[in-house]
Amino acid sequence: MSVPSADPQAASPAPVFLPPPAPLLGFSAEEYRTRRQALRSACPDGIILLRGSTEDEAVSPGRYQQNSTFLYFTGVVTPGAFLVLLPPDLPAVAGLRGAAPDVREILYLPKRDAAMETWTGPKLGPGTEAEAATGVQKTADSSSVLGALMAWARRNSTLYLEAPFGPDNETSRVYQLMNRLKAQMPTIHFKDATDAIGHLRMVKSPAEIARIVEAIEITQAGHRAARAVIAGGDGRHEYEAEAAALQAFRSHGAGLAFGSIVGTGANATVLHYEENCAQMKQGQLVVVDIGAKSGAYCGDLTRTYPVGGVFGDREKEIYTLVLQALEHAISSFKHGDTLQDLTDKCKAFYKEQPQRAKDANGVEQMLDNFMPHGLSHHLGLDVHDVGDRLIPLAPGHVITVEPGLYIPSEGIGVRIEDDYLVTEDGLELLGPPLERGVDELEAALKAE
Ligand SMILES: [Mn+2]
Repeated sequence: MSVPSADPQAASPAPVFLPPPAPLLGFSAEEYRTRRQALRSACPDGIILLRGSTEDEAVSPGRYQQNSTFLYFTGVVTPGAFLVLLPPDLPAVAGLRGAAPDVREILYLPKRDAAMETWTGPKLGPGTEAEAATGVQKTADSSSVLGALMAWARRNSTLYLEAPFGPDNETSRVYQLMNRLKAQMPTIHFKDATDAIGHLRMVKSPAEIARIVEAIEITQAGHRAARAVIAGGDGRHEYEAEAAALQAFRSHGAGLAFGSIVGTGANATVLHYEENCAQMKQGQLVVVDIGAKSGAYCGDLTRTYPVGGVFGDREKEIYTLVLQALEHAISSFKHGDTLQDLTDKCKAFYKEQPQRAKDANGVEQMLDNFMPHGLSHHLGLDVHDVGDRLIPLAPGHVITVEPGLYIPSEGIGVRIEDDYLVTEDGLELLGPPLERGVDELEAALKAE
């Protein structure tokens, strides 16, 4: 994840609606096996432990969501689960009685609880049924995972966890787990698998890309619904456009990838604006930054629309510059560029422009002063998916490109965002093109 201030939705609340998950999220068991094998190859000298989320870690009240890394390696949404991957030289039976020695992957699941399932519905529990459903070699009761780890650690004391070091993480559940393990097994040696996991998750498989494109298509349906409200002109509210987008998402069985941003006039200059309660005035620009979450994957598209359907002169001037910045970033992309390089190119483009705007003190500034966020972030299971801004982009990465200009002194904010696949040849637009040129956008709004 990039630094919070770099992304427009970095502090957005968690999704409020999520679609029910399909078994293994619709991917093949083979795809998950390949991912687990790749992680074992990247961390060959120790045991790997991944912990799933527990229900009390719900990201929004009453809404449990599995953590994305656990989902990536298992497709399992059951709360309170663990995944253990063993190195080549460690017999599984050393930590798990009854396991065949050559078992390399064990999924720990909470035992089924008939009374609880009255409330929650059927859950996946340990046993052959879960092994068949998930394709994981062996399942076991999650209450036995610490004991098993201790037994294995006597033979191999290196334990990989997804545990980024730093002051923000020391109170996390994974640190609590590390402290418990360390107390019982002082010789245990922890290694952080975060980077290895990130490198795998960043490269999307064809099946994942197809899923992201579905989420983008549903996000586009949301945009068409929202812009029809905005085309209606003066007097409509931001929340009416937000509601129209949500209705389109839910009609396709999708949920929200993040809290929708619909900001008119000066609200469009607030990067994390989410109140969505103001009345729209004819001629104002409205930033609509929305994303559908479909089959666990996210879309993330922003368009900026003129209320009533026609751009004013200054609005058109600023909008056109933002669109040019986007096109410049795409066309100047070079193999090996990082997200930071893309941001730098965008800012350099703004800096070259003759236009000026006034800052909060009424002082004229060059336009690069009016884009406080980064140009891009990775996109996948999370809307701000794993991937640092300094890692060179490589084929299979999926990123957003979202230049903006935010000029509070004029009550004008513009952001345009599309999602791209990094290929050998450059950046390839994902999903069908959604109108973003001034003329085609005005024509589309007129037709609504
Ligand atoms: Mn975005």
